[in-house]
Amino acid sequence: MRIRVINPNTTESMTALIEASARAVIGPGVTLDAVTPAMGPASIESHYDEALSVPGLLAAIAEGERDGVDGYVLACFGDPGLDAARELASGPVVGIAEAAMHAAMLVGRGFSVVTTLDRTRGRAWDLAARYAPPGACRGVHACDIPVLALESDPTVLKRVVALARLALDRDGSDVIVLGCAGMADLCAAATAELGVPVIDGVAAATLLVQSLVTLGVGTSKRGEYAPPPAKAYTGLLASFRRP
Ligand code: 5HY
Repeated sequence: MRIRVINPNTTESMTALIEASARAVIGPGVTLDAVTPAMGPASIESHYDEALSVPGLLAAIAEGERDGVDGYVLACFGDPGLDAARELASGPVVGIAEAAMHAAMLVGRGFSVVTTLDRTRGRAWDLAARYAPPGACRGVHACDIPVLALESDPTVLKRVVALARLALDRDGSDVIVLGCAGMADLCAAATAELGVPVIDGVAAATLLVQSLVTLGVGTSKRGEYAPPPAKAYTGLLASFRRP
């Protein structure tokens, strides 16, 4: 089985962190590769960033289809381009927000999300509304650490754990969802400090893709996720023309 983890931003060091989290959970006989798109934003912290991350990740999916990849993880908490990626892919495509929120609902009564910048909270709530029944997501909290500072700022773990503890008390939740792929390496230490399930979406999505491929199911090609109709794209997107 071949799984491809795509970091929709273009920061290689973050792709390496994401790969370590995914590689830690793959089973025997699973080949995993983590890719950084050839184009896109250095980090995704706005709707503009998210929109501009999509062509690069779609190009990585198209390449994966040529390479015979069985399933994909979209390793950005905004789950950018998820539906478009599913139109291109024959195998399953799972976003890390989607995976983390579903895993959280399997192990608790209500979860809180701890994410990066305050301005990304709206997107997390949008995704919670899509993936979770009302009341499952009890709160979304921002630690106000920029995505790329997560790797270098020595206070990250302390601040994320402190905010998570506040969220558990204030929201009355019993599970924490890490709201950024760049927080994947905090999961074990945060779990030990908080004493509640802390979900890293990168690991959760990798295991979900592995399970779906093992189940022998891929993305349905009947209806909405059928291949997009062939047409011309112009300018910078001319190369996205479908066969
Ligand atoms: C992520 N941004 O997981 C999101 C997190 C966020 O570049 N990778 C990014 O803040 O929305």
